[in-house]
Parts: sequence; structure tokens; C-alpha cells
Amino acid sequence: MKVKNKIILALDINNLKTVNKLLEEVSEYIDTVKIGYPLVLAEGPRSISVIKEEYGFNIIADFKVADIPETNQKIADLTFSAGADAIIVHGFVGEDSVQACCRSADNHDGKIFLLTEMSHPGAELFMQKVSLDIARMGIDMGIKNFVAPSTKLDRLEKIRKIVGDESFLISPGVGVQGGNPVQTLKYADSLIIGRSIYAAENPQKTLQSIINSIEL
Ligand code: NUP
Repeated sequence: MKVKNKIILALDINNLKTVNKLLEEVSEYIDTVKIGYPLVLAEGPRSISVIKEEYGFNIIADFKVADIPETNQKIADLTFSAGADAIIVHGFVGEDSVQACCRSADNHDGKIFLLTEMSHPGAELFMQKVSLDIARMGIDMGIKNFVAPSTKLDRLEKIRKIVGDESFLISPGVGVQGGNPVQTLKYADSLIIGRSIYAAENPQKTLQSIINSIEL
């Protein structure tokens, strides 16, 4: 899975028709989309393969998997079988649960992204206390892909230091949640952006202007 440009579009939209209309406008500028619970619960897991077949995008399934190892493995197996290239997995559940997803990824030629710390304010209460340890655990496990917040640049910087330059780090929270694209790309390889693009009056122009701002 190679992400061509630095923007991963989050499709938190609960119907495929609207998704298709959006993708027709912006597909030439992106090659990776993130699909989460809103679309899959509304339209079913087939939305993953429908989008993949139509546009050929890399698909990251944002299921924030956080269960016991056996259940994690079933969730990951079903996600990869549905056509996802990668799955986002919570790290706080511990090594055995994350390992189950890594096994599933290996069996399906897929990837996992380890979620270290989240971008919303509430993450400061509990997650922030363990996120650096989660990042270290991921590195010890040989994980190569991580998620960390653009809304807290000091945290993002710390997490980048732990995971090193070899790791692929993607960062949500840009735009509506307050993260700045240029600042975030000092530490992250790619930005996850949802509402700033899909809820914009002109998604194509908005995406173009974000791309221009990060390419300057
Ligand atoms: O820490 C996280 N923050 C976050 O916003 C981890 C995530 N996976 N996300 C997801 O990124 C969130 O669920 C949404 O799909 C996307 C950000 O969307 P937006 O705030 O740009 O609309």
C-alpha cells in the first residue's frame, strides 16, 4: 500500500450515493481513503469493495479494533476479506490483542495502523498517559504504521521520535478539529482529513487548496 499524496480522505458519510458524488469530484487528487463505522454500518461491508473496485483506492478501515485477541482476529479477518488494505487497531488493549490483528494482516497481505493517541480533547484524560508506551510497544512488535494526533503537535512530535523516521505515521484532526496541515507534516507522513473536505461547499477546490498549501 503506497500513499501517493499526503492526504487520506475520511469518508464519514452514511450513504454510498453521496460518497460516489464526492469521489467523482476528488478522485484524481487522492489514492487512499479511510472508511469507518458510519459508512459500513449504513451500507454494509460491501461499501469497501464497491469503492475499491470503482476507484482503485487503498482503503484503510478505521474500526479502532479494541477487543480480546480472538475477537480482534475475527474482526480483522472479516475486514481484510471485505477488501480493506489496512485496519486501524487500538494499542491500549495490549500486545496480545494487537498481535492478533498483525497475524490476520499477515494472512491477508494487509497492514495494521496502530492508534497511539487520539486527537479529541477527551484523549488527554486517559490516553495521553499511555500513548508513548503504546508507540514503544508497537515498535517492539515490529509494527511499521502508526496514527497520532495533529491537534497536539508536541505529542505528535514525541510519538514520531519514538516510532522513528522509518515508520509511516498518519495524522487525523486537521481542519475542523484544529490541526494545521503544514505544521502536522513536520512530523507526519500523511494527513487524514474528513469534514473540511467532504462538508465543504466545493470539495474539489478545498482539496486543491489544501494540496497547494502543503506543496508550497
Ligand atoms: O485520534 C483520532 N482522531 C480522529 O479524528 C483517530 C481517528 N481515527 N480519527 C478519525 O479521523 C475520525 O474518526 C474521523 O474519521 C477522521 C477525522 O475527521 P475530521 O475531523 O477531519 O472530519
